[in-house]
Amino acid sequence: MKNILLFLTSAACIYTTGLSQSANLSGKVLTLNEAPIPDLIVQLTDSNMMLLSTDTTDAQGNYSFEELPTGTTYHVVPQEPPFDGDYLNGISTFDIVIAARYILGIAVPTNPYSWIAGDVNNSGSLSILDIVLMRKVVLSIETEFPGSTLTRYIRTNTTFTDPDHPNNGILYGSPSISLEAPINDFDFYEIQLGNLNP
Ligand SMILES: [Ca+2]
Ligand SMILES: [Ca+2]
Repeated sequence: MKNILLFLTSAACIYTTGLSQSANLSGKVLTLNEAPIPDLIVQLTDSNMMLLSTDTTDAQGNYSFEELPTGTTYHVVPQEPPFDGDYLNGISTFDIVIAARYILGIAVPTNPYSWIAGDVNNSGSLSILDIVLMRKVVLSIETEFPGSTLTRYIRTNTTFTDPDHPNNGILYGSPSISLEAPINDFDFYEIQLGNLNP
């Protein structure tokens, strides 16, 4: 009888612990103007970037991964949508003027993400090289930024240690999360490279 009780107690323990060992991880993807981005593929990977699951954002920009084992590190990786020529319409001579004003110190970005949008060559800083590449796109000499994507996904709660030069200390890679409890605000901004006034 004692053995049976012991067995039942440990079985109950395993069951209870089992229940607390999974959690949901969700969030949304927004434009810099806080508009939802629907139909965007979002991948979930493990710490070695092995694909675990995929979801697509709904009309409100929400994605969700459910019942994930806790105590594990995950990466959430929004996927750049298929090439859309319309996207390049957001890049104009005016964006080049804004970037030049930032570089010359005539203006400071009102939104630090705007500075990040100007780093079209993925170098971690905004420079004349970025302006050269933006100019090629505006003149239709190029339809992409060599060595870079057209969009970049940055956490909405990113802390900028140097807001006047927000590239400093920002990693463009896929943010990781050590999941211990449910998280429902793992949100991202979609930054369109070259579009400094979205
Ligand atoms: Ca750059
Ligand atoms: Ca623009």
